[in-house]
Amino acid sequence: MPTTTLGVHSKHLHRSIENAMMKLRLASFAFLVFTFSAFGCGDKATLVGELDAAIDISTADLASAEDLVADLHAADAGVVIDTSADATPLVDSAPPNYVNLPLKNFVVDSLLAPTSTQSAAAYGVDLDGDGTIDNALGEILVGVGAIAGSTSEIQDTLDETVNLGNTLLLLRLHATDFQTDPNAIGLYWPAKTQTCCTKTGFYLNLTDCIAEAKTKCFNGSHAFTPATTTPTLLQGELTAGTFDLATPRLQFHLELTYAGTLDFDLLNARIQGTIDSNNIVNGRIVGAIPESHVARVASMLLTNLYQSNNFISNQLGTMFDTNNDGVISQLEITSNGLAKALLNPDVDLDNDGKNELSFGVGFTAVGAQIP
Ligand SMILES: [Ca+2]
Ligand SMILES: [Ca+2]
Ligand SMILES: [Ca+2]
Repeated sequence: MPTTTLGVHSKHLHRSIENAMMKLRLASFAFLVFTFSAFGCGDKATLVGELDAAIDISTADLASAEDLVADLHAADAGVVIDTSADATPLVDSAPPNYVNLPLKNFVVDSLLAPTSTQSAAAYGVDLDGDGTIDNALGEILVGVGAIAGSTSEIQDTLDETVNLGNTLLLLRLHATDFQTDPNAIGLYWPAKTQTCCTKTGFYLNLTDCIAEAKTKCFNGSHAFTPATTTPTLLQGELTAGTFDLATPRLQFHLELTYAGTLDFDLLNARIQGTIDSNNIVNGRIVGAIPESHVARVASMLLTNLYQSNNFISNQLGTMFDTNNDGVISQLEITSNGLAKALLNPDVDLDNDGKNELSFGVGFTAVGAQIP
């Protein structure tokens, strides 16, 4: 992002802004360290001391970054919310003939980014069955938000793309009984984009946009057209209105307002939620991102935040855009000590000896028509 142009008398002003921003970054980073170390087993005072000793967040800081990652992982291990409910749902080898079963159609009307270690855990599941919740990318997003001084920008990015009608995700549930069915089926598609909110631009009022989209697209009976001819089939179960559906591979789809289309695979994907009349509440979409997709996912998410010209833009630029071209490239991610250390794939779900990066987001959905 271009920095603000300052006038001829601006040297002192510029210096004091830089100082203020540095203080803000350090305060945020200290907050991040405090937040994670509070949940981990690391020595908080030692960790903060190390960071004070090597204070700029650059490749020179790799030692500190590694400590931080060790602490993040310790923090992850500390979040044990797992129950047997997280065991992979029973997936029949051959799907039943579901076409004539009763169905309910839904469109995702909100995607929910983790804003705290607790919500990262709430939006994750135990993907590898070791008894702890896995949502490494969720925790990284919380960390990036904390470093940059705000976590609401990531949520705003998701609210914007969903309510503009750019990211529309469809889910059809088939079951004999929408309270309880041990052999429930789900079909998932991204939908073709629609204009759900007519407001655009940097000064888009998200509250107005959400209200308009609620009337126009998320009114419970609006029609959507799948963007792919074949849906992804998910199999699982429904218990007391709560479903847990699994598929070996799901393509997650996000139309980012500034960085463009982001498609990436989620291995061992799960879609879970509770049916509440014609809505889905407490939903989560989880899975593991293959290592080969990780740098691209991080590059596009960060570039979108960076280009959205919001509160954290300047700080992301300072941290990651080393060639100052307005884009946070994959190379800038993979050559950044902190990013490289943070984006550390954590689960090996296909047992190929290489880890994938766990990820989970929350969602809600409302009724929809799908032809
Ligand atoms: Ca786990
Ligand atoms: Ca760049
Ligand atoms: Ca693997």
